[in-house]
Amino acid sequence: MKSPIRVVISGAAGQIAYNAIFRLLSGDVFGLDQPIHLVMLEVEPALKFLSGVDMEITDCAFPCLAGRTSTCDQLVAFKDADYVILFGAIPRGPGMERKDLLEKNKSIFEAQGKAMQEVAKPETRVLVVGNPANTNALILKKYATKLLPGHITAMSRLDHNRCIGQLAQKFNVTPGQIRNVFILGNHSGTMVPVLCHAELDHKKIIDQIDKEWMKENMQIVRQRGTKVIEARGKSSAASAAEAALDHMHDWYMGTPEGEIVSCSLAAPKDNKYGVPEGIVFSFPCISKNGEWVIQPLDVCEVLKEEIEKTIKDLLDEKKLAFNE
Ligand code: NAX
Repeated sequence: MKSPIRVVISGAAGQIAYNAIFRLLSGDVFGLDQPIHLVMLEVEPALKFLSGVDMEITDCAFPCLAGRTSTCDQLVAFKDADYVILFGAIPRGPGMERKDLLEKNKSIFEAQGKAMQEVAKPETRVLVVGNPANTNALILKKYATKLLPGHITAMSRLDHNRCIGQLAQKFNVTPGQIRNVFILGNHSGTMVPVLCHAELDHKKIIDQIDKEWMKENMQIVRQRGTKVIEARGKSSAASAAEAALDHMHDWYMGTPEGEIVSCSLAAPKDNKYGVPEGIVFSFPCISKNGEWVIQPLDVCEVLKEEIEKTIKDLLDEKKLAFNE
């Protein structure tokens, strides 16, 4: 057995966490030989609900559960953390403007960034899921400067998986036969699903996808969250949990040879996609030895304008978040 790793989940009493925690502890993500100390972070009023989750964890008798902590103290939660998944955020309420949402979440991610700066390790690996995820990650990065810049990521894997799901349906194959789609930009209505490198059974399929379908797919992937809410009365939880765990699995285990996935992280200087340095943007990536590596891939000419729009969207969010 390896030594235990500390995995922190914020918003641990929320609906995505409820769909993530049990698979995480089953050994699916970090492997059956990797003991986990699970740290569940919540706001004080939710600790009662969290105690119910805690009882269920005991009742599962997970073989690799090395210990657990429930807390509303961020300094306790992030101390010596290895992996952190930040689901906890204020959802957009009725009548709330995007600006209000950003302001509310700014205080959460500012406080969490400061707490990480105090007690986390530079190597701590963070995935931000709470929306607006990309800009929340940017805020966190501003305050948690001790963390390695490539270790603060935001989730675009759900959009990536949604895109694969659509292609699998179109070609009437299993999603496992499709790979190398990716998402560029923000996790918002401006995201850009890119199909130019998509493969079915390791062969490119772009020649079999017409422009109309590509446009339709773009709208479906962009609007999927809203459609799920309309149908279910609640936002995507199971698929969001799966995506977050896929992200952590690949970060820890590495991506299979030749496979590209989507990951949002701070844009490096002079990147292939013309993204201003520092903004947290979804890129095509591989994961190797615990690090995400952006892949410089050509993108179909017709998407250039859409990429400009999603860059602008993120720059506008940044202005709002930092009152620039
Ligand atoms: P829930 O409202 O069910 O759960 C959120 C939990 O976070 C609550 O239990 C709340 O008490 C807790 N919380 C609030 N502030 C906190 C803080 N400062 N510290 C710790 N915990 C805190 O929401 P859920 O459906 O689980 O969604 C969580 C977040 O994921 C939302 O912001 C949502 O918008 C976002 N999503 C992001 C997605 C993505 O692809 N990036 C997709 C799915 C999801 O909509």
